[in-house]
Amino acid sequence: MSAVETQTQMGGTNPHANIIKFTMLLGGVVFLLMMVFGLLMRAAQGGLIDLDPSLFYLLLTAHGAGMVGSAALSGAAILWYFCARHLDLRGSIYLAFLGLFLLGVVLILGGIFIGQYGGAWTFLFPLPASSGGAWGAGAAVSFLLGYLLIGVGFLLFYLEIGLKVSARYRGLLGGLGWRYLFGGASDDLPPPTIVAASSVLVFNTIGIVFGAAVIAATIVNLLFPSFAVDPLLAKNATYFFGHVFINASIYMAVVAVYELLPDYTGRPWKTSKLFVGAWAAVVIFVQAVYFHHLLQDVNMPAWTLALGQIISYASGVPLIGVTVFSLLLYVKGSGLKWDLPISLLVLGTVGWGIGSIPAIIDGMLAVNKLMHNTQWVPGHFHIYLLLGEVAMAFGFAAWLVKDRSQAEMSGLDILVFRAYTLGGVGFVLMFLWSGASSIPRRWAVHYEEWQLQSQLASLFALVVVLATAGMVIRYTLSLMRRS
Ligand code: HEM
Ligand SMILES: [Cu+2]
Repeated sequence: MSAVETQTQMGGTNPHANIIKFTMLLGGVVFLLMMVFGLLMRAAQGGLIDLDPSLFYLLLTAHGAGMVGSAALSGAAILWYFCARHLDLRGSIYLAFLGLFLLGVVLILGGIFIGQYGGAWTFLFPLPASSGGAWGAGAAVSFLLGYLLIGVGFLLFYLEIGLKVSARYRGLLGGLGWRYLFGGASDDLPPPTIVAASSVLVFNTIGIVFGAAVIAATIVNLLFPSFAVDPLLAKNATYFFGHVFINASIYMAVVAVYELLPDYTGRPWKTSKLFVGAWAAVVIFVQAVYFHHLLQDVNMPAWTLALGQIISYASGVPLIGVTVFSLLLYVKGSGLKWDLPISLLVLGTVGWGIGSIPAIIDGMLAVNKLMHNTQWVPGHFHIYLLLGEVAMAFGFAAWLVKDRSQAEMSGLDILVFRAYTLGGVGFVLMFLWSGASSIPRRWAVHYEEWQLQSQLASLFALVVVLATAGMVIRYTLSLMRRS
C-alpha cells in the first residue's frame, strides 16, 4: 500500500475533499435548475402553462446539455475522489479541468440564452447551421466551442489518471486488469475503482476525440460554409461521442458503490475475473453499439445496423448484471444500517439496471422503427439517469457530508428519499406510456389527446423537484455546519 492509500483508506482525509465537495454542490444546483426547466417543458406539453415554442427549444437544449454536463461532472468528481484513495493525483490538474468546464458552461449558456441557439444538445449536423433564422452562426459557434473546452478539460483529467495508473499498475493493461484475465498473476491486482477508471478513460477518450473532430469540422463549416461536411459521417461521429459520453458518466459514478458499500456491509468489493471480464466487455461494446442510434438511416451499410441490433445494449448488460447482482449479494444478510447515502446509491444501481431493459427493447430494429422518435426514448434514459446516475451522485454527496455520529435515517431523510423515488418512477412511467401511445418526442406543442400523460408527469416531476430541492438544501446546510 502506498502512503496515500494508507492515509486515506484508514479514515484520514482525502486531499481533494474540499474541491470535490464544491463540485458536488455545483452539480446539485445545476441538476435542480435543469429539473425545473424539465418541469416547465412537461407542463407546457400538458397544456398547463403557455410556453412560447421557441423558448421550449431553448429550454430543451439547455436541459439536455446541462443534464448531460452535470452527470459527467458529478461522475468525474466521484471518480477523481476515489482514485485519489489509490493514486497520488495532482490537484492542479483537477482545477484546470474544472476551470475549462466552467468556461465551457459560460459559452454554452451564452450560445443558448443570448444567441438563441436551440438545436438540441446533440448538435446534429447540419442543424447548427440551418436554424431557419432562429439563431445566428455565432450562437452555434459559441455553443460548440463550449463543448470543445469541456472536452479538452476531460482529456486532461483522463490523461492524469492514465499516467498515474500506468506508473502504479505497470501500464494501462495492468490497470484494466486484462493480464489477469489471460492467466496473469493475481498479486497486485488493481482495486475495482482502478479497473473502472482505466476502462472509462480508454473508451471515453476515444469518444471525446471523435466528438472534438466533428465539433471542429462543424465550427469551420459554420464560419466558412463552403467547407463541406458529410452529414452521414458527422452523424456517426456525433452519436458515437454522445452515446459513449453519457454512458461514461454512469460508469464513473458507479465507483461510489464499489467504494462505499464496503463501509456499510463490512464486506470488501473484490476484483474478480468476472468483474474484470465484465469491464473489458464494456470497453469494447460500449463503442460498438452506437449504431443503435442509426437504425433509421437506410443508407448505412446493413451490417452496421445488424451489429447495432445484435450487440445492442449487450454492452452494458454483463457489467450491470454483475454490479446489480453483487450489490444484492453484499447487502443481503449484512445487517447494514440504511441511511440516505446508501439508500440513494442502491437506488441508483438498481435504477441503472432497470433502465437498461426498455433500452434493449428500443435497440431492436422492429421496435425501433416504431418507437424511435417517440417519448419511449426519453422514457428509457430518464430511468438510468434520473433514477441511476443522479441518485448515485446525490448519494455520494450525502455521504461526503455525513455525520458519522448519527447512524439512523431521520424522518425527513425518509420522506425525501421516498418522494424522489416514487416521483421519479411515476415520471418515467408517464414517458414510457406516452411512447407506447406513439406520442413523438421533442415536440413543443402536443395535441389535446396527448396531454393527460404530460399532466400526470408534471405532477410527478414537481414531487421530484421538491425532493431534489430538499437534498440540495440538506447538503448545503451540512457543508456550512462542517466548515
Ligand atoms: C424532474 C426531473 C426531469 C424532468 C421534469 C425532465 C423533463 C424532460 C422533458 C419534458 C424532456 C423533453 C421530452 C421530449 O422530447 O418531449 C426531457 C428531455 C431530456 N432530459 Fe430530462 N427531465 C428530468 C430529469 C433529467 C435528468 C436527471 C437528466 C440527465 C441527467 C435528463 C436528461 C434529459 C435529456 C438528455 C433529454 C433529451 C433532450 C433532447 O431531446 O434533446 N433529464 N426531459
Ligand atoms: Cu446509445
